[in-house]
Amino acid sequence: MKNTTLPQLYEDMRRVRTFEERVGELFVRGKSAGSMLHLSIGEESAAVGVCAHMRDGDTFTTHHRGHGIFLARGADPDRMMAEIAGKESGYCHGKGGSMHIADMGLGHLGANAIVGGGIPSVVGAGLSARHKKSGAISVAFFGDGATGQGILYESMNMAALWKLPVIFVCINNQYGMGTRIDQATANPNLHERAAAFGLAARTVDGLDVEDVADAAADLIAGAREGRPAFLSIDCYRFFGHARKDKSPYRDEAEEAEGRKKDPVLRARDKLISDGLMSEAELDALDTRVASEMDGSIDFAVAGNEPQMQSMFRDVYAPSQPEPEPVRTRLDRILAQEPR
Ligand SMILES: Cc1ncc(C[n+]2csc(CCOP(=O)(O)OP(=O)(O)O)c2C)c(N)n1
Repeated sequence: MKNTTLPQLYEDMRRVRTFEERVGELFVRGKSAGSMLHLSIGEESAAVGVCAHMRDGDTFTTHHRGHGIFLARGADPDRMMAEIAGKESGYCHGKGGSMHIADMGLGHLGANAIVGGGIPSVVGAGLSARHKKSGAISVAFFGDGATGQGILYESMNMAALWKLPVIFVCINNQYGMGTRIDQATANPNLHERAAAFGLAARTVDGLDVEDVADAAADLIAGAREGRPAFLSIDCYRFFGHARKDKSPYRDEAEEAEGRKKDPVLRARDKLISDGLMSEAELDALDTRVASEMDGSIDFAVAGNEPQMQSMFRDVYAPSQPEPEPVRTRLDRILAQEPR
């Protein structure tokens, strides 16, 4: 478990915020691989508050908006930024990109672009942890949109039935693309659905990272003892669904109001008012983080793209031979376009 004091939680959230801002910059400079980038600005307390109580050996999956979660679990921002830029030096050698980052070493079983797609994996990981008596938990992070997917309910049922060390974390940023939660569901108290399956279920306001961390601490402790849980974290998606979305479906007044729910600023104000850190110390911390993330952009931009010859390397499990048709196809592509 990491240090969960407010200065540490603030620093972790600031790192996520600044990383995401730099990802936006990477996109604007035309250096990101692909055009779909989903930023988690406004959702930092969910990633940081939950991950603060995870420990080595725990596993997790994320949705398409998962940069901040992986960073909060200890990812190296250089290798993440390089992956988002499609570079060989990235976590998946540039073949995963923003939405398919994975790293077994840090317990990241995979980001997944299919809404709800990462959820069932944690049931398997939880079952494995229980059999091995490893004491590990597995956490599925997903958006409120995934509560419309049947796989969530199949997974929650199985986790409850088998008493698995699993947590379902719903980051409720109020929108699934352009649809507000209240236009998509009759009962927006999402935790009530999980409670019906017998899970320990709670909703917490994501404005205060300490509240999120406290709720996560309780639920994670229970999950390690075989009491699976569901945590819904209320927040606001500050910007569009993806980089190209200017959110025409919501007006400026709503966005201005929504952005007042800023967990990073809230923690900063609290650190000052509680006398834990001065404004000057916080400015210095922010500057240090900014230069770390500037370095990550430089690292990503300077990296090499993967070679054509490596197209199918790291794509199949090491134990699986490359299927023959793939080899034949690669040879054909390379003959046309030698590099
Ligand atoms: C099964 C499936 N249906 C539709 C989509 C298209 N899609 C991508 S993101 C998204 C909205 C997801 O909303 P939410 O789960 O709340 O996550 P958020 O984007 O708000 O973080 C949709 C519908 C998809 N990727 N997968």
